[in-house]
Amino acid sequence: MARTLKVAAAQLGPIHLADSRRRVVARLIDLMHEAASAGCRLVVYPELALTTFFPRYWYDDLVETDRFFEREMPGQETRSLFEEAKRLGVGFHLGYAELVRESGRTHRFNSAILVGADGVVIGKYRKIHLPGHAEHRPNIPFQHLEKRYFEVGDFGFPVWRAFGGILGMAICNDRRWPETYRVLGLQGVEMVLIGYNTPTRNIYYPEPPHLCALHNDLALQSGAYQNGTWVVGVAKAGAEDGQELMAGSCIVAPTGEIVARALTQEDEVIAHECDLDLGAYIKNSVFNFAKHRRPEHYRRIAEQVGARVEV
Ligand code: ING
Repeated sequence: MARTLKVAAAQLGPIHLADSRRRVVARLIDLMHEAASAGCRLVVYPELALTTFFPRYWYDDLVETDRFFEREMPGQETRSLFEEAKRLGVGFHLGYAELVRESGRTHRFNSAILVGADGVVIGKYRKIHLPGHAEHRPNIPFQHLEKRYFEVGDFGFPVWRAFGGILGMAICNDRRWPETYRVLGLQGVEMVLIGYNTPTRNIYYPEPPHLCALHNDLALQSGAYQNGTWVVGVAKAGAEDGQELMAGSCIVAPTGEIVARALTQEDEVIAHECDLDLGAYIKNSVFNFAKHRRPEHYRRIAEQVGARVEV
């Protein structure tokens, strides 16, 4: 009897600065209803799914960004999402900006939670790879200030046994780094949930636009195949107050094949009945880590940060 999990990638269209959380949560619930009607047991929402992608703006004082952060999850404005999920018997993944007081200090993370069908939080992940810059660059079309507004995540890349399988999470830029998937893969991960907010314009290099979609697929597909895991990539897409975010949400099989793809840049549900045993043959053959990996030759990966030319 194959272990299957019908998962929904619940892509979001743009969230503008003026959009209230109440309005956004209503959209999330509509997508959850559509996913539940299609028989999905798990709904995956994007990165920063409650607000606009605010790291595109410079704020002199960090306190000005507080309005984008959640101090508790669920909170007053997200409780209805948890309650509806419990009523429907559906679990979900949600990306959001987390503000927390720990050891007398305020910490801000780009976070994601995994919530069970009973409405209880199973696990939390805090984004580790923070792209962009920390200083104000007034001469570019928009900022990318995740290094200013968030701390590097402090939970590592954990996995959880849930929904009949072994699940892990990553957030946006994490998906571009093979280390993300390999650390999860070394824990036997069978499905990686990844929300993203990816500007279509590269502000650092005049890159041809077609590469945005290629790099997204390349990162998700290689991560899936090289670790024999399902990968669910979910976008917040479209033009948020004029700044374009890529769509391209997709569900990738452990073979690396894209089995479902969003067609729009709007709120859209795509779904697939995932066979959680499909990755087993990959884990037991071509990527049988125990049999083939040679960590004694990989030390640079863990010990060296930047590239060093020594020849
Ligand atoms: N966004 C982008 C991402 O990694 C980016 C940043 C865009 C990096 C294009 C490199 C190239 O998809 C977030 N939020 O990480």
